This record gives sequence, C-alpha cells and structure tokens, in this order.
Amino acid sequence: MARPREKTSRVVKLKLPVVLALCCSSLLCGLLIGQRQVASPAVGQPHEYSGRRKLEAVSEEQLASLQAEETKPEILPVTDTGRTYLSRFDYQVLSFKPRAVLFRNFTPPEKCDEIVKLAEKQLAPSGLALRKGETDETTKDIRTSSGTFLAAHQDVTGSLDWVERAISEATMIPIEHGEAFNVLRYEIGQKYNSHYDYFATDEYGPQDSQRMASFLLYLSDVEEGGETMFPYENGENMDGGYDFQACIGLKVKPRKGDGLLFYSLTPNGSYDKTSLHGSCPVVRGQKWVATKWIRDKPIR
Ligand SMILES: O=C(O)CCC(=O)C(=O)O
Repeated sequence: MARPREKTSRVVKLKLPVVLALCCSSLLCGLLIGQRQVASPAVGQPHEYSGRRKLEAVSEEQLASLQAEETKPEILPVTDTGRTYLSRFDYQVLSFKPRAVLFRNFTPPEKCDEIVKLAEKQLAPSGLALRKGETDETTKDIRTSSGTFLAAHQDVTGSLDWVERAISEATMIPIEHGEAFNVLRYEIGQKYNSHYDYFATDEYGPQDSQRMASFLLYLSDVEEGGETMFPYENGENMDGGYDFQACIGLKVKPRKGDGLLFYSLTPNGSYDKTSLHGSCPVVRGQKWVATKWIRDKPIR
C-alpha cells in the first residue's frame, strides 16, 4: 500500500520541471512568432503593426510628408546638358523590324488643338520629293493630303516648342537634327502610298545628311481608317509583289496625343528596308498628324 504514495510523490517530482520547461518554451515560441509577424509580413500584405504605430505617433500632415519623402525619387546631379527633373514616357515597342515605338499620351490634347488651329490657316496640297524622271503629274496620286511646314518659333502658344523638346528628350537626339514640323490633314479617301523617308542616293543623288528617324504626333482621333502602316514589318511582303497602295502589315491607329517613332536607318547607318510606311485612306472622320523628320546630322 506504500507503493501508490511513493508513486504519487515521484509523479509530482517529475511534473514540476516538465511544467516549468513547457511554460518557458511556450513563452519563447510566443515571442518568436510575434517577432516574425512584425519583421516579415506575408508578401502583398500591408505591414499593419508598424503602420498602426506610425499613425499613432505622427499627425496626418507629418504622415503625408513622410510618405512623400519616401516616394520622392532621387535626382542625380547633372551636367550643363542634362535635366534636373524626371521625364516620364509611357511607351510600347511595336516592332524591331522596323524599330517602331508608340508613346501613349505624348502630348496633352489642348496642345494638339493649338497646333491644328495654327496649321489649318495655311494648308496647301502636300508635296513630294521627286526622284529622277518623276514629275508632279506622274506622282499626284501618291500623296493626297494637305499640309504645311511649321517651325516651333512660328507657334506663339509654345505648343510646337514643347513638342519639339519632348521629342528630343524621348529620342535623345538634339533638336538641331530636326526638320520643321510637317503638319498634315487627311480628309475622307486621302492617303499616302507606302514610301521610305530616307533618300536613297541611287534614286535621289548625293545627300548632305540622311533622315534617320521620323516622329509622328497624332493631333486627332480618326473614326475609321487613316492608320499608319508598315507593310514590310518583320520582313513580310518583301517578295517584290507588294502594291504600294495596299493597306497591310503593322497598322497603327491614330489616337489624339499619341506619338509614333520609327527609325529609317539601322544602327549601323544603312537603310532599313523594313521601314517602308504610308497612311491608309481615311474612311470616316479626319486625320491630323505632325511629322518631325530627324536627320543623322545637325541641320540648323
Ligand atoms: O500620315 C501618316 O500616318 C504617315 C505620314 C508619313 O508617312 C510621312 O509624313 O512621312
């Protein structure tokens, strides 16, 4: 009968350290879990604990200025030709053959309207650079839009100047390489057959400089048609059978304020044959676009 009593006291002796050990370990676990929650919130979850502490500790204004400070990007020191601000361009690479990039919302709509207002006062039938043997008569159906040339300084509203600077920043090509803007209006049925912007010397004779890139700023939406087309995009349709009026290949729908940049020369300076492009006929509405041709050398 003594055994049970002995057994009970051993159980009591054994239990006390076990209970103590259990208490300590659960305390430790609790601390560790708490620390983990503060140190590493799950991916995508807000850092609630520190956020709440911050809110308790600072006023609304202080919090706003703290947050602005946190999101303010670092501006690096610049040289004379650099910029002391960050520019932001939303762009989509449309193609590498040719190199074509679309800049969304490149220019505010009010500036587009100012440019149209200025250009429409002095429109004339669009011209063409003629190749050996060509005349105005033989080429009259190639480009049927109206247009005018405008230099930035001719626009007292400053819109063209603003666009010219933005193009220079987006392309990293100095303003001095740019020709005056060629502002074009296409009415229903008007178009520009596919062509190259570079001047091939075997067709046009020796050139002092070459058009290396073109920047098209769409000044209006077009209800239907009027796309800028690249029929040879990615080397398609280059077997010699292409009809230069056919509206095929990569097509870019004009959208007021968007900019389209494409290169006519490859990085080694040779002609990019895939840069053939034109304007599909407008089917409904009107198309306004300002073209800036960019040369491989300063021209002013
Ligand atoms: O109007 C367009 O979309 C194309 C204009 C063009 O090809 C040009 O100005 O060289």
